[in-house]
Amino acid sequence: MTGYKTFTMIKPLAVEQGYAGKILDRILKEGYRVISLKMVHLCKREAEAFYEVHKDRPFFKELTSYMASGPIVAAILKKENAVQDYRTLIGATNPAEAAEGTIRKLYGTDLGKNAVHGSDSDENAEIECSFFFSGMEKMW
Ligand code: 3AN
Repeated sequence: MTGYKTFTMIKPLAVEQGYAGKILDRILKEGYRVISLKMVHLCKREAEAFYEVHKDRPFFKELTSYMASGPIVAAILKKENAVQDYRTLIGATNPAEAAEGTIRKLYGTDLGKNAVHGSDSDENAEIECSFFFSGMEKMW
């Protein structure tokens, strides 16, 4: 079933600053169900594999080093129109440009340390959910 699922990660600085609980609470209050959840510390190679689509971008090294710098919280979220609605909830990539009240505006620091990741399409949501969770970890 497409359109009902998205993937999110709470990034290392937001986890370190203690925002994971607040962010998950906000997600639940916005009507998502958390159907898979785990905290993991990615190694550099895993971060590079996750962000492989960005491997030619100038910020690839910085981004993957940061994502491997501490634990992240990964989750699969379920709701109608999940991908698009979650992109609206998290706000623009750059927290400085994100709308008031969005997760990146509230908890993000800069372009890289922008508190959370959210899938940008149903197809990428599938790929990203399967990168982090095996079939037996998906609770639907
Ligand atoms: P989004 O996460 O909003 O889809 P993208 O696809 O432009 O944004 O960026 C992919 C990832 O790369 C994001 N996690 C973002 O934090 C990071 N990123 C984008 N631009 C920069 C930059 N100039 N410096 C460091 N990291 C960046």
